[in-house]
Amino acid sequence: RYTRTLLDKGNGHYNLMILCWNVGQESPIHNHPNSHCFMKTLEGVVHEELYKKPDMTSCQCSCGCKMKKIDDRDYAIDNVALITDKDGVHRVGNRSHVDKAVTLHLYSPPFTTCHKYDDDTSKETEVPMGFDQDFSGRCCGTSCCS
Ligand code: CSS
Ligand code: FE2
Repeated sequence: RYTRTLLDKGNGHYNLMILCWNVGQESPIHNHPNSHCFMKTLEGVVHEELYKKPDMTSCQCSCGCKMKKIDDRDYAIDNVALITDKDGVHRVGNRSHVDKAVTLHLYSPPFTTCHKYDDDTSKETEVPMGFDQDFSGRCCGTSCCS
């Protein structure tokens, strides 16, 4: 699984974090509940698949309906992506077989759980968003930079 490292909690207004993607690693299709997600590629190339947010009322099949892909794009170094739940839900990953990828993420406001969506049924599951490392307490005001 890709790793999540928290850098800063923005006084409760945002979360700034670094995500590291080994070759072939990708997220499940997920949302960003009531939040703005900015993602900037720092290393490598990340691939994003954008899907329509599922509307269970329009799905006629009792076993669920397949997720509908809207768009597909690559983000090279310094490219910035923005997504909110109004735009849809997405899967992000590193499709390279050779190079790792690193992305910087700003979520405002911060959130601690999101929903993941099953590709085939669109069934959603709430998942906690944990951190592999947390550096947010290490830097206070100017003291660590002087
Ligand atoms: N939202 C995912 C990464 S893709 S934007 C996460 O925070 O783990
Ligand atoms: Fe995301």
